[in-house]
Amino acid sequence: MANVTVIGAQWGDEGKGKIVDWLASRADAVVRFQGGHNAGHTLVVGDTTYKLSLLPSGIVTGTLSIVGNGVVLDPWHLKSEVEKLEGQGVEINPDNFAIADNCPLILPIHRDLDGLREAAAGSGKIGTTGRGIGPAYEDKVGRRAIRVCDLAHLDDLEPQLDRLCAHHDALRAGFDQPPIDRAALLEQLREIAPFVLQFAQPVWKRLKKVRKAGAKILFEGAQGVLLDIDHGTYPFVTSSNTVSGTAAAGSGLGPNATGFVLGIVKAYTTRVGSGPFPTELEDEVGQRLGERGHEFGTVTGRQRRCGWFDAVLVRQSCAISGVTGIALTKLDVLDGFETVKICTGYRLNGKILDYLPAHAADQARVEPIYEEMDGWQETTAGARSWADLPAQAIKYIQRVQELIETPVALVSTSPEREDTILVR
Ligand code: 2SA
Ligand code: MG
Repeated sequence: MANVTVIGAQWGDEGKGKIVDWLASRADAVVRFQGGHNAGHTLVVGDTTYKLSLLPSGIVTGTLSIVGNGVVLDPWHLKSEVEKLEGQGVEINPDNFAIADNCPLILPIHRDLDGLREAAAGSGKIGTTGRGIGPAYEDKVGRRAIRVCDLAHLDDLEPQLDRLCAHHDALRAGFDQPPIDRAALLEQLREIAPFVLQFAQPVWKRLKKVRKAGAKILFEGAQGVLLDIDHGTYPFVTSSNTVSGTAAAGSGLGPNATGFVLGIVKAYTTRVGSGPFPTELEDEVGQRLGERGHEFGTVTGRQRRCGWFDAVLVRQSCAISGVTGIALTKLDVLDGFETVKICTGYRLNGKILDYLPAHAADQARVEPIYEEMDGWQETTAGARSWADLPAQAIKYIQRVQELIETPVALVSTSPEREDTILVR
């Protein structure tokens, strides 16, 4: 196996966790390169279910796991997630876990601001995970973030705190919030610093070293391409680049390191949070997909919106992210439908489109054009080879592959590690 970059090719929750776990057992290092604890990766190993939202999935198998500089890190959440996993018997130590020392921190003021803005936005709200992701990235780009390396220099933090507070106090005033309690914030940072610092290092150096030694690196994306800050359904997106290219910048390796780009694609479509969703089904079919697919957010428990497979979106995601091959997941959720539909194009103002336009209002107005296929009545759950699949399900997979112009590399047929069909 060469290096692999795993990204979601829809709106997140494509089942990346299982695929990443499956690949992690074959990799020497697993790297998270964007997002924060807004991700929700569920891993089922034997009888144990692990829910990760910040830590790379390799942590469960004891594989070297790295939080790259492209991530925004909530140090208090880090501590609780580490402790929770340790409680499940997972060993986490500086030998198998490292955090980029140039990683920006998510502070309590970021979470507050996320919540205040969402509450004030009314029906225009993004539907964020409320974890402070957006405000933390704003401070990173605004050059006023406090970073992991600053935790080793808290006595020199005054000038940075000045900049940070000048910015935030003005914002907070707009929400009738008191200014930041600097002393309390410093105290909180002092308390958490040793925990974070035991893992902190220039991870680009560590990665350079393991790469030189021939290690296979797995880059673990979070969310999905349609939530990308540039390429997604803006402004209903997350605040990081979720495309494969971020794996390089967000870890400190060059673009030649990212290897095989595996796009994870669910056999239908879901979205959590607000924003356009052309194939959304607000009827009993959508409800059935949600129930069969257990479509609830890992982080927030929110119910996900569901709809038919949208080949237009996935084709676009695969192109933008340079996807080499896809892993098709949750095919079994479509078992038992008399017919299934695939969106092959959009209608907008009397014209037919083969892509999702950039403008939010257009995205909200496009009407899906469907192709209908016969469904299959047999179960595909747990299938481990092509021969285990009903003919009609194979036809569906082949049609998906054709429409998205990207080969299917894997089919996942249950949350279990071994229920995976390797196509090539
Ligand atoms: P944020 O919090 O600023 O990143 O939210 C902005 C938008 O990004 C969406 N988003 C997600 N969508 C799907 N899955 C995500 N992770 C969790 C999961 C979500 C959960 O895997 O289940 O538990 O609710 C994720 N993270 C961010 C979010 O819904 C907003 O639309
Ligand atoms: Mg998820």
